[in-house]
Amino acid sequence: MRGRTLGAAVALVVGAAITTIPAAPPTVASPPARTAAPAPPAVLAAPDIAVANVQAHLTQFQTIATSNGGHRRAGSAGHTASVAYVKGKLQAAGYTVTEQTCTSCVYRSNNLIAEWPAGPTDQVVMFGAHLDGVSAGPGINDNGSGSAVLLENALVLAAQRPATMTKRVRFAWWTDEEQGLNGSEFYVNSLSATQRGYLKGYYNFDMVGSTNGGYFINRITSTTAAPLKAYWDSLGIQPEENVEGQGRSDDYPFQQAGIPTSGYAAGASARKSSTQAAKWGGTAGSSYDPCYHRACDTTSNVSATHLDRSADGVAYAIWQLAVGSGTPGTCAGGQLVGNSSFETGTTPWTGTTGVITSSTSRPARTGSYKAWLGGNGGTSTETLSQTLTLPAGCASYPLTFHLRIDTAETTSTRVYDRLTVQIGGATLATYSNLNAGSSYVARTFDVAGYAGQTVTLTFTATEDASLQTSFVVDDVTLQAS
Ligand code: DTR
Ligand code: ZN
Ligand code: ZN
Repeated sequence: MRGRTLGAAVALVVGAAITTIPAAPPTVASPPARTAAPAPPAVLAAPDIAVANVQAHLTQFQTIATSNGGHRRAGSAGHTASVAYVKGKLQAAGYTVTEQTCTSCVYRSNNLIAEWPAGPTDQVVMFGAHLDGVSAGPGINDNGSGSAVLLENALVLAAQRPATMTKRVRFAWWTDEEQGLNGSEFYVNSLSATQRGYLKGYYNFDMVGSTNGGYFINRITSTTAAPLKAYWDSLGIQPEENVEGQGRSDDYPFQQAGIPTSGYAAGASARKSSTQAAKWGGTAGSSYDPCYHRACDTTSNVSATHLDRSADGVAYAIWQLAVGSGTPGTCAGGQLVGNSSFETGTTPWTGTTGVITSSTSRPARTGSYKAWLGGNGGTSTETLSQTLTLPAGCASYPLTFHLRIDTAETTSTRVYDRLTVQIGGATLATYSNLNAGSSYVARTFDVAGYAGQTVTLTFTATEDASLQTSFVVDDVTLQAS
């Protein structure tokens, strides 16, 4: 979530309307007024990072700690499981992922490095956070917070698949930070002089959700820090230099190697001054993080506001530094619905088991599989869903599905059984036993209001106690172009 848009907005090109639904969150019936497209933006607007998604990663780290002796210390099962969790998400998103074994670490364990495979290989901006914790507790603020902020940013970058990347973006989740910045030092030492020369900046995120936190930026007046500072300045925060963290986190080995560094932090055991409490809120005289290196560093020990502002600032920096202006309105389009004709198993669809079927009792429109919702003749609810990421900048976003409805209801006036089609929680259309016919009918909706967002498409069939209605769906497509 963010307060307001910084920099240029994405030019919204409105395509030919088919059935128009309002922009999300769509609650009004009339389509929005359309104005001439604004001037081309210099830089594509950064996406808003959903803090709930960042928090969901923190919940996973907490669960991992709880089921592995209460911590995620380097070399422990909790750290290994944390690496596996982050790695799995990144691989699924399309990253080039490497585990690097740190042989000089106190606890032999792995760094995790992920690179988005676009942009010039010789110009890299790097974002890192340590994924290990101390053995005293689950390490959710220190440093699940930085780890989760980077993971969610990495996933959003991948989902958006920007058409142009002006820099390569590389993420790192360091090990053995708590024993002396060992994982990051090992990595820096493993680079050749040429590879180090490719690194245009390293950004560090260690403890970005402190509950009595401040807003600290490493090397705040440097040009490297400028995008991070610009974002917080835009929120009216008055950030300060990260004095407490100097030389104490993974930016230090990069700095020592002559690589420009910056980063965000919300603070550790040092105490908030009265001046800071006056401008940022919180408790003067108390530690920024009262649970620093303690058992109480759980999911309760994170400020959602700090987490959110860091997550959005990272996105702002990534977009400023590495996502090209490209051609305004550049569309990384294509057909977005996976397994659109239901012929290849169920993935990526979810919902009621058995809905996707090759039963010969109802015809498929193409192939032999379709999604048959309803048809039970008894009180029931069945669903079918898929989460879609709509790239920004396309001219049209037609969602089409083919629907065949047959019913045993005899009424011509009363709705007994219905199918609701929703996207992003808003209802696109509703059908019922009254819409029955003998063939498939194409239904098309303009879902341009969701450009640049990840939303779930859901079909829900509800039947009453008797007389079946079958809602059979096939060939669901969303062709962004
Ligand atoms: N690297 C931190 C130590 C730390 C101490 N003060 C700060 C301030 C801001 C960020 C980090 C730190 C640790 O992991 O314990
Ligand atoms: Zn830390
Ligand atoms: Zn620590």
